[in-house]
Amino acid sequence: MSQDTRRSTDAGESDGQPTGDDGFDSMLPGLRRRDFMKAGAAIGGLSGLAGCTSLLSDENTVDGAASASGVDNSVPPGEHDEYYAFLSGGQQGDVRVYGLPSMRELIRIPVFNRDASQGYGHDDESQQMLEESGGYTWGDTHHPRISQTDGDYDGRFAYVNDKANGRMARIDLTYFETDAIVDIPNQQGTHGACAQLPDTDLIFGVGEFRTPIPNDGSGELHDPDSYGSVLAAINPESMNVEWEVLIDGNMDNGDGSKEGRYFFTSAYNSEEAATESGMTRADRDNVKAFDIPRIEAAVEAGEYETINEVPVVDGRQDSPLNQGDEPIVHYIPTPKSPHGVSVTPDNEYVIVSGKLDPTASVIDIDAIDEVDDPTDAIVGQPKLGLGPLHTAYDGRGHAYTTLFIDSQVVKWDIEEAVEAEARSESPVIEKIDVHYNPGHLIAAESYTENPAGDWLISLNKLSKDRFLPVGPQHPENDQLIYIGDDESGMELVKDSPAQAEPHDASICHKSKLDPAKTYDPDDLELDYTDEGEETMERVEEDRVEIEMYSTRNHYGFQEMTVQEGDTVEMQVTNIETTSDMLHSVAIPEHDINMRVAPQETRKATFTVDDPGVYWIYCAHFCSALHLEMRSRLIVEPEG
Ligand code: K7E
Ligand code: CUA
Repeated sequence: MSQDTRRSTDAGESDGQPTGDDGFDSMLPGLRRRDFMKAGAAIGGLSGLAGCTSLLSDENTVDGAASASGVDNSVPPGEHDEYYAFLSGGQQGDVRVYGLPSMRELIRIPVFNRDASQGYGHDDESQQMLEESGGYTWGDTHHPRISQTDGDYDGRFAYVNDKANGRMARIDLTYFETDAIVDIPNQQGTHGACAQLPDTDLIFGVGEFRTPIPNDGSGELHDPDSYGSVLAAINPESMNVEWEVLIDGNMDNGDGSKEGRYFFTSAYNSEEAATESGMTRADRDNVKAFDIPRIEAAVEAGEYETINEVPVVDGRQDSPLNQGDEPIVHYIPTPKSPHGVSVTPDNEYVIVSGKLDPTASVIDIDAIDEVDDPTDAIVGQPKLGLGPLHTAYDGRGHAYTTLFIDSQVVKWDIEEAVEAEARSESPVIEKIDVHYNPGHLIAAESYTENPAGDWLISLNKLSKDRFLPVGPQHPENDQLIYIGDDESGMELVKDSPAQAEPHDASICHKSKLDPAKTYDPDDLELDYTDEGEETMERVEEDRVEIEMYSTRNHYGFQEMTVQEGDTVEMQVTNIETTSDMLHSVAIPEHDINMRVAPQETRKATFTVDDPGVYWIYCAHFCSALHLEMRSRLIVEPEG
């Protein structure tokens, strides 16, 4: 197997290698090599037209801060980046935060995982949240989306899905901290995640896996035909599931129209099969356009069944609610197994990528409710290349789509795609190689009404030979591409290794976020314990409550004596007012590292089963006397 599968983009000079590993090409059983050669020829021609062939040459694939044409992503020491990028952490169950354009990782926000550095999953509150949402040790985050007001990022919250366990979480961007998780009833495999725009009135969880509903063993387990999947609408404040819509087939990704009318989902497996071959049998799958006002009217009118305490509206094709000219869900047929779905910034179109078909379908949003044949709402279908997955926007009328199999990003003209014949390659402006096999891509503020149009990240699934080898599992590769210059074209600027596995991301200008420097004690549930207010009290026969403070460089108590078998509730306030002056309460052999940031109060409850002396220490370096910042937990033997 070839290690370097980067393809030549010169006309007719394909190196004859498959464009990806054999496994990826086998995704396209019906696609012949000839089609692939034709695509190669078209690209070569276009590079000539652009008058800048070096763009597509090998020079362009070199990693480095300054690219061939001088685009520079470096941010001098001590200076700040222009953007925050929130990237999915995939199987880590967290969200990664980069500064852009430097691609420096600033922090990882734990969401469905535990994280000792932030004490997440180590104090009572976060532990309880993880426990009540299922008690799993991991999640699979794919789609972090930032809340919007008036079609622009408002910097308040980010929402992210857990594909593994059917959950949705909210991150409070004041503290960069997960503050709510909902375990979505009737949904297994929450994949797509997105807000109702322009004002984030609802968050949608898109159900990918079809199961019996309810999935409690009471229904037909062995007949996949009887399974179903739902779209879940979540209240962004309470995080309660307000309603769900049962659909035919399954769903994959989702995006909301910009004016609040529709929520779109892509779907593979309209066959409702349970095997790979069954799921790819039909030539067509569909995009679903959920008409939110009509669904809400149906809920209002009581036209639902309550399952697991959630009103579930029937949005299947033969539902009474889908007959006549005001269906609650439009099923728009597209070539088989579409994947990424995203609405253009001007809300004119929703673009869905073909995945197993080399096209994207451009759907006219206004036409959806007008046309008799839903296929007529598809007003463009440019042929982009092999394995189109996701599309982002620069706000200048261009779309950028990842080609998973070709290992490229293709830039194309949206209006030109509407003008051109279906399956024409003429809307394609330019392609750039990425390394390798990109999944999502994201451009700065692409999900808002006003994309910034300067930077784009291609989140590649394979890095192969791009970095020092680190064993059989290679890093993924987030590649930074400059898209701000239509004349000289896309420019690859940086390779950035990432731990598996990135999917979607949202990029937000720094001016739209206002993170707190210290906690506001009023935002916290627990009472503040100042110096001199520390208490230690046996509240029950085998229960001790401790409330104390921490500061440089001591805790409120230098020693705490308890009895074997006691349950200890230890609450700690960091009374520092200096930003960045963290302390923690690390308790050896008790699996606790409770971080307390300035003005923060946290509580951990644990039992002490083994008599002995335990040195509680501060695990965050805080001053020259950090090592001396200790306290003894003395556990006396019973009896
Ligand atoms: Cu394409 Cu989960 Cu958005 Cu991954 S999904 S790539
Ligand atoms: Cu406090 Cu280290």
